[in-house]
Amino acid sequence: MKMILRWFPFGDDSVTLDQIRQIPEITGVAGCLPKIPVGEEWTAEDIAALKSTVIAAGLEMEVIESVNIHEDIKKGLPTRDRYIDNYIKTITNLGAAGVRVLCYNFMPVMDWARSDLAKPLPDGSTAMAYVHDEVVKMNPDLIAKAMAGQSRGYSLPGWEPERLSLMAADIEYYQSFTQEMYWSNMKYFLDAVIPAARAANVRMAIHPDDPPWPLFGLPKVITDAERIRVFLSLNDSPYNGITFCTGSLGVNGANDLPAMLREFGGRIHFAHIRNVRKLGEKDFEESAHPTASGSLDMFGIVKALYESGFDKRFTGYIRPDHGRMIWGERARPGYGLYDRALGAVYIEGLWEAIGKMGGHKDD
Ligand SMILES: [Mn+2]
Repeated sequence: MKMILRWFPFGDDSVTLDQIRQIPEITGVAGCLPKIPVGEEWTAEDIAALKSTVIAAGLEMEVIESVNIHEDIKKGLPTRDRYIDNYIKTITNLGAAGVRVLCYNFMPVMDWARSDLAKPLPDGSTAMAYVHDEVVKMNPDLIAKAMAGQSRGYSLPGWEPERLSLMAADIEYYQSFTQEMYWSNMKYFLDAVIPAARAANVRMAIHPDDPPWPLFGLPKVITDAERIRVFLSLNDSPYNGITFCTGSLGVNGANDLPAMLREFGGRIHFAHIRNVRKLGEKDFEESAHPTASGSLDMFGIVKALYESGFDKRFTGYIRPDHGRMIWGERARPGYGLYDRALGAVYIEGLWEAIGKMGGHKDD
């Protein structure tokens, strides 16, 4: 298992690589290049500049999160081929630079959504929260403005300005879409890029929708076991896999996360481990990582991940996911240092205990 942390380069993160290096047993970061416009190639030079910064701090960069998918690919427009060609070049360049996992998502128009990026909790910390009625009352433009207003000046991944201006028109566009059309566009993308991913030895790992239910009449993709089955069957290669995000999938009470981990084990290339406190059927706040802090059984989840052979078949990249803001930290929402560091060490503790209690049945 390798514990890593998400990190944003070039001054767009309050957390430094030197700080990340001091979190016990951290080996690397999930890197990104958010300044490259969606749809353009990440050149070898761009990637080398990022990697050399990470390596100089004594960390690895074997995971990238994310290379965003151009909307024309999701819409299936004739212009998609140019963007798919660029995506293939990016995968090839990343593989040559030693990147082994590429986390991405295929959510239409919007990435993740929250109604509050800094909800005060009783202990004086703040956390990101989602109240469904509040979100559906707003139009996406208002959500974007509300989120930008709470982002403390940091860019919000998935809410890039060039995306926002087209949002209303894009949402309108998808109203006539069937889910089958969306799967078909996804298959077209996968069939084009997965052979390149295999050749470059880069495992593709799609991130679940966050939240995992329909918003504004948009198609949904990765929300539950049934849809993950469909997704994996679109292209059967082991290089077509998933990022298992417990927080995203876990707010859907019908999702049995340990059962899903056991079923999809061989196709899970990256794990985002975080807890959530469910406040209603579609309402939640992002709690601290321990089981007692939220609604998910983190021991059961990590145990199922461990027993699925997560780090036996392949490296087993894990990162803690969003954290609260604690100890007065002012950072990018969800991506402060302190609470994520606590999360990393908590997960490492579970991992060690599960291993020493018996671990793999074939050990
Ligand atoms: Mn996640």
